[in-house]
Amino acid sequence: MIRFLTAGESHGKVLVTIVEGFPSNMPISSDYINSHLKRRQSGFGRNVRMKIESDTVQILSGIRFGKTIGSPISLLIENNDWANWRDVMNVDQKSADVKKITIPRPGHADLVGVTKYNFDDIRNSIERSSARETAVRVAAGSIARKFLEHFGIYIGSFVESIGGIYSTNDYFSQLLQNKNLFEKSGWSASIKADKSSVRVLDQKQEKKIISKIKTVKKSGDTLGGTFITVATGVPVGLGSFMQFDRKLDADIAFHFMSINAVKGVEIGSGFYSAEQPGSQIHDEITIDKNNFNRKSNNAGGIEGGISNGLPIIVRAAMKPISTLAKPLESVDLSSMKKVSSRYERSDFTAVPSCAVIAESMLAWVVAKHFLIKFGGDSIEETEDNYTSFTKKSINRIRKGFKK
Ligand code: EPS
Repeated sequence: MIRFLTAGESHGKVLVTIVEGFPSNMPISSDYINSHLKRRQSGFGRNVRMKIESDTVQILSGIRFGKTIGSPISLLIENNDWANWRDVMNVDQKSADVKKITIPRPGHADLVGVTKYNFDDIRNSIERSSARETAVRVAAGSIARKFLEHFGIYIGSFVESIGGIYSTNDYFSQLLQNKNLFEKSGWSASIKADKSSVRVLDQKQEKKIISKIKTVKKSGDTLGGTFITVATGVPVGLGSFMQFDRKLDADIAFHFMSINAVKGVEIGSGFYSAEQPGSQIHDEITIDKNNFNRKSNNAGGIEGGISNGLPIIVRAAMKPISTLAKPLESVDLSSMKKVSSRYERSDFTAVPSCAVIAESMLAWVVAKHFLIKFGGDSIEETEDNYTSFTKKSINRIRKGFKK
């Protein structure tokens, strides 16, 4: 079983994670992790913070000569901005000139955080609830992604809409029709999307989105959006219907909902399927040379909480960033009077980054269920178990039931 924890405040000295449970002898490099950290930082609509930071991982343990050794992998990312926040984020003592934050931003964790933890300064809520934490989650997810690539499993994403602007080309529906949209590799979706500053696949849509982001920037507003994450090459049999908390789709939904500002997740045709008769939704089963396939992929690659070998398709919605330059109504906790909300530097939209974070979360969940099924203390042992299942066990059902 793999697991990871993260620590670190948005403007603290560092972000750290400890990743545990991956088999030994698996190649991994800082460069590989950094390439994904860089992807998370990009996207039109981010604020100056992304210019201050150049997220780079330091591998502190668990890797020797470029390979895992089975011990806990600890990863560290420095916050460059910490240099400007030393007094505000001082671990030991408070300087007289550090002011308390007393006005909660609607939609953010500010008010619930102070209420729950009995803080008398909203800064304590802001720091850990910030999406800055996702940098180190991408680092942890990159280990999972590298592991999956060893088994031909590739993960990618693209932005479907920002501020309600969609492409005239419905890529999502094409994926659900089981069309070979990304040449059978989820990663090729990202290769295409990464060429766009808002990670969309359609240039006309990109222009409209950029112009809308510019408009909301001027008016002090923010935008949310939807994005699609895909995993290809996932073998049949990850997850289980034997217990509710072993279902692959349930675990994916949990991990996606844990990403800051994500408010909705659907697997395959999700909400749309609720409006259609069963005959239009269920993916008919076909057979070709004793290999099963489906005519469509409305199930998003998961049936009964178990992967069915088709691409896993997850669509998610991110709400607009809750820090607005144009203030909403709030209450000042020092006077308990109605006031305009305060502004704290923030992004205008972060949907492109959110999709990259989602890739890491999907990689994590797929790797977790892969290792639950195939186990192994070394990558060689995992390979043996995987090959035995995909080459031998699966063939039993391909021969059909005994007469
Ligand atoms: C983020 C860093 C943050 C924000 C963003 C995510 O930097 P700062 O707060 O210093 O501007 O840009 O966080 C939020 C949008 C949020 O609401 O917390 C990052 O590294 O991704």
